Amino acid sequence: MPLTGNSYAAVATSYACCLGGVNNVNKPNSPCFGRSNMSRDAVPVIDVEPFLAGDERAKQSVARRVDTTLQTTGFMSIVGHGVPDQLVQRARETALEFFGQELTEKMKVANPPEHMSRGYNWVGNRSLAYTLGEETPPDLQEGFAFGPFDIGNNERRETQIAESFFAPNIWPKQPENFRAVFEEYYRTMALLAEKIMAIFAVALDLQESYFSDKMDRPTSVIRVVHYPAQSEPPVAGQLRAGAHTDYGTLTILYGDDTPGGLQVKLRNGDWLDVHPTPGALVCNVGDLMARWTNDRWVSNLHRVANPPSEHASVNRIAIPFFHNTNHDALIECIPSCIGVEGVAKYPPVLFGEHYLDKQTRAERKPGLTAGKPNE
Ligand SMILES: O=C(O)CCC(=O)C(=O)O
Repeated sequence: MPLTGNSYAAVATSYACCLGGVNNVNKPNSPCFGRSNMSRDAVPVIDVEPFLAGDERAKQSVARRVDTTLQTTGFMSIVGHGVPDQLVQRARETALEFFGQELTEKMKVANPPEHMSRGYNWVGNRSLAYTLGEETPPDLQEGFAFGPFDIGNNERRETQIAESFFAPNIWPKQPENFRAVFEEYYRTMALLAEKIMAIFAVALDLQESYFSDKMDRPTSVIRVVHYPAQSEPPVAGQLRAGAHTDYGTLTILYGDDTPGGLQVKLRNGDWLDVHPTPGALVCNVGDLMARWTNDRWVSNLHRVANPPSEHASVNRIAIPFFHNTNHDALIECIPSCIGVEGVAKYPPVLFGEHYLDKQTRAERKPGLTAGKPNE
């Protein structure tokens, strides 16, 4: 059955009406339940346009805000990013069309076990909490992943690890424009990620180009995720996406603002619903930035909650762009982040090894439906 965004649109509109008002925040039956200004304080909206426009003082001011935010929750919501909303909406609609196909159609581009982050993952074959060693039922999501294209053959065959990161993408035949839309989306996000990495460098008092030679052959991945409507209640401990940290440098996320969405862990242990301003993209730092900065910046735990039962019929699309460095970039404490104790908390690691370890844990746990989906 084709999926539509209608139920999403209705709920999103009623959600948007809650912005700026807190009257219904604490009524559990309201779509505004739990919504407050806290979200905007913990995940602030930062306008990055002044940095991208190039004025030195403006750059410093954006960088200082980014530094403060990444030291607290590790999450921010960015505006002034220059990504056309039309492109985001086209990607979202194309994703709905892909996931609305019969399972047999989607399985034609199933994730090959020997290739990570390529093709279709069905409901039941991943659990993000496994990356932290947590035993949970599989996540209630299906996804489609792809990685770098425009890659030369020499690069691809360099080593076995390079072969994994530059494995060919597996594109579905339907929807017809799927590949074109998502390649454009990927290129746009890749450019934005480079700019954000420049902001990061300035925020750490480094040359703007500090990270450039570590990411000139990036291994970034997009995972288009569909969280289906829940016709049956989840089993104990089961979420749309279990708690995890991201593996790379930086994630740039579009996600429908619906009940059953992104939550970020606060220092007091609470989970905070993230409600981005319309048009904003949510950005967070992953494990590499935490290692590089000796934990000055937080690679924060986050998860995707289940919708409350009265909104169980609402599905959700999310399109995270996971920016990654070169697979052979050595990630070790940036000297200026070593702190007064002079101790690096993490041993140096090659990005490729760190990533493969996490990815393997998310997908290869006994008990998941490796090889065939639950129908
Ligand atoms: O769906 C979302 O909002 C976030 C997804 C996410 O965190 C992930 O796939 O790693």
